[in-house]
Amino acid sequence: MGKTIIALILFFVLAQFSFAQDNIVISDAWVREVPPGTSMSAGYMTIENKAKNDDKLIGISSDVAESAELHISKVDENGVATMEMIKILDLPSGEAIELKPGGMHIMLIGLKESLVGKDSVRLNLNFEKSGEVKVEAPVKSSRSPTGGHNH
Ligand SMILES: [Cu+2]
Repeated sequence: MGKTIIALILFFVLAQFSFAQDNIVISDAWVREVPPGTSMSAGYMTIENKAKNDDKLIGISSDVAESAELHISKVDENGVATMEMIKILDLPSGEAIELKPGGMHIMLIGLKESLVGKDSVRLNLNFEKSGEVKVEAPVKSSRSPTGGHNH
């Protein structure tokens, strides 16, 4: 009887705790499958800041790549696709930012292993206020156009 009550209290305390930690919500994460020997790939996701305070994405890393950067694809006035690195991404309170083909993406640079046949890739996102958020991003092959992604 006493144990049940303690277990219940513990459950609610833990439930509250994990809820409070849920400031950053990641959805629809995926990483593009690339042929073996390809040195780069890209990851996409939606990042939502559910906290009352603004936050910033200040760093990204992954076990499968030497480094990871946030990029944005752009088309210049000559119609040439380029990309720019975003060092710090502002995440205003209550807003969701979508990383998708042809727009913002996480560039995985210097792949250490083939992504073919891998179920998912771990991405570590570092936020100024919310700290590190780990994401298991499924690896998907994409037959769709490259979305202006020219690496
Ligand atoms: Cu890129």
